[in-house]
Amino acid sequence: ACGGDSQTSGGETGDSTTADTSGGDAIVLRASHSCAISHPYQLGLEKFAELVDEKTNGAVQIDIFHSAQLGDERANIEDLQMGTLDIAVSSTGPLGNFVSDYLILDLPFLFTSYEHAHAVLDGEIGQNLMAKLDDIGIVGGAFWENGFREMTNSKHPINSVADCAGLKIRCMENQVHMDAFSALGMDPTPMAWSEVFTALQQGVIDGQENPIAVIYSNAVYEAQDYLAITNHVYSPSMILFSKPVFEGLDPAYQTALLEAAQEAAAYERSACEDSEAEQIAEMEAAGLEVTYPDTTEFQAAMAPVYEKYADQFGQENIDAIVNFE
Ligand code: EAX
Repeated sequence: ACGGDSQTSGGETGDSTTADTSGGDAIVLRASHSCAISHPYQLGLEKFAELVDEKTNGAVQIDIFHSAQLGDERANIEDLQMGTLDIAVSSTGPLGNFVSDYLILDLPFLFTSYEHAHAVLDGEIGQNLMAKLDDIGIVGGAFWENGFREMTNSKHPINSVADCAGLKIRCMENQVHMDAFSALGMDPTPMAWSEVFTALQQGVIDGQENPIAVIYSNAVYEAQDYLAITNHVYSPSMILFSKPVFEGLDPAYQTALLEAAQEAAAYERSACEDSEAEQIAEMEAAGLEVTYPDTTEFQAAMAPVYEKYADQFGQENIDAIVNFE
């Protein structure tokens, strides 16, 4: 058993247990994510848990742990590999440290819309990336969504690249993001998500960047004064399974997990996208100053980042995503 308040699929709270199959009890799988209990990752996992419960006639239950109670995204990925964690929902940001092919997804301004991102990730390009997780001890369930990332800070409004100069911005543990923010003249600091709110409050960093759903559900706006709608990166997320745990399950349960992961994707993606406008309005009413910079010069400033990574990713692979029909 393990501490932490989990929300099981039935909604009741209970201690988590690892996959316990003794005495014919239900198999309980623990699922971790780093966002707040109101964030779409939680909502998506609750939908996933309901579907798994239905598909296995109650034989498999999911205990959900929010707010990085079971560790941050990078630590969760390591625990999945070792089999000490069963399931995690994570942005793909940290995945590039394990499978470098994922870093192509982090190129700034690569995706131009939610539809474009979904078409690429749910098609051959995304499926090829998903298959690569097998080599690192992980089974990819499905691409879910984190969203288009926006910038917040406590210094001044961002209306131009010049306004970015010198801002100490927290970023994910992701080399492409660090290069992108440096290209804007920012001073990027990689940091696990659960440490960010305190770092903002203490002024250790001036800002951070995340999709609206993260900024809203983690009340980041309470520690920041300015929000710039830059959409500078589309951030996928994924629901991931520990390969050792997954392979130990009855094949019928394996199928149930994979089907539920795919079926919950549309629900989780909508939860990210459908509330953005009202969440921005609510945060603005709470005092956050919102700007909508023309990102043409931001995109132009990214040329050196694309040049740096063209060889590593292959220009044809970058073009295949940019020109995806
Ligand atoms: O996955 O670390 C991050 O900024 C992620 O976007 C966040 O944890 C949601």
